[in-house]
Amino acid sequence: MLIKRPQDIKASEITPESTFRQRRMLLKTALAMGLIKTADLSAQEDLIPLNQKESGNREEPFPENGRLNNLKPWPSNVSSEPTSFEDVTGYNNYYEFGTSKTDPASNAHTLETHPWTVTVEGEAEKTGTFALEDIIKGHTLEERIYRFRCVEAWSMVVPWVGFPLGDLLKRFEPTSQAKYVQFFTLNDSDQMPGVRYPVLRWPYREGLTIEEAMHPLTLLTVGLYGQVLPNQNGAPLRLIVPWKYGFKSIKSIVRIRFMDEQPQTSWNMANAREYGFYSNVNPDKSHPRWSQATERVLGGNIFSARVPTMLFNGYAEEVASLYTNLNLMTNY
Ligand SMILES: Nc1nc2c(c(=O)[nH]1)N[C@H]1C(S)=C(S)[C@@H](COP(=O)(O)O)O[C@H]1N2
Ligand SMILES: [Mo]
Repeated sequence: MLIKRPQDIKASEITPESTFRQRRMLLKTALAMGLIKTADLSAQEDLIPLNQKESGNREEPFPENGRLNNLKPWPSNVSSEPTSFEDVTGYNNYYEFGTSKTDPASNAHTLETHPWTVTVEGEAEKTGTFALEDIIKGHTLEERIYRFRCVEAWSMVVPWVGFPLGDLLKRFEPTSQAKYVQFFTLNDSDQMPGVRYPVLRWPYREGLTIEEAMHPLTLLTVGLYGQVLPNQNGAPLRLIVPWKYGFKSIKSIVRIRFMDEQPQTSWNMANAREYGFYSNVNPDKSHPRWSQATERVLGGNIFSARVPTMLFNGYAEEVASLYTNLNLMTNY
């Protein structure tokens, strides 16, 4: 991976944890208070694959003007100031458009996001190829301010817009064999200059356990800062898994596969010693080439404070129960 080694950390650069701790309302509390409800799936139409639809794929682009309105607030936001729109959309990792942090913002305009389809396959009752608009329709979009932590030891805070991935996955009726879910990015060298170079195995692919995929924090994301995702951030549909390193948050998803065995993931295929399947944010488990104990916060076009990294990126209260039987030092 093309990663610069973080500079040595001076003690004076470390912000006390007390000032950094997120004063979020915990998800458990929010759930207990009835502030978070899972979607009323009975109210949603059945998802009909495109080849069974008379109209075919003639949906208008979603949303027509690029603005995402009437967003449901999320009670569990990170309390720190969000990273600026310019930084969130100007400092990216999207290797299909180049390996430098500014390449995606310069190059991703060639990505065609309409029409867009997602193919669902594997261990589920309902499979097929679906229009993006049909997938989003019927879900209430929420704005969720999540901390986002890259494996390269930097982080940012982003107001994402999306809905829980699990609410969508349930509509495909996964079978009892569906123990994992794999995701694939578009792989088109006409639109994506970076896939001509074998820096990773294309298409970019990622995977989650079914429990991780169904967890209410896992956000199927369509926007940020109240507008549709800029191409460089993974338009039109990406994952955000806030307790895992950023590379799990796969962009521009075109295929979802329910599986009974652990799926291959691009970074693990590239270097299994450095990138495990779980990729949970863990300050105690160093990357072989650098520490994960602290992170630099992206801001003002430069990195400002260095702060301690928190287990599961600060979401331990919500997700630690997924891993009670897993050794996090060997399953990284
Ligand atoms: N398809 C695809 N998805 C991807 C990547 C990529 O190169 N290709 N990079 C990952 C990495 S390493 C990170 S840190 C995040 C960056 O997301 P952002 O650019 O929206 O901040 O996207 C992840 N998703
Ligand atoms: Mo990353």
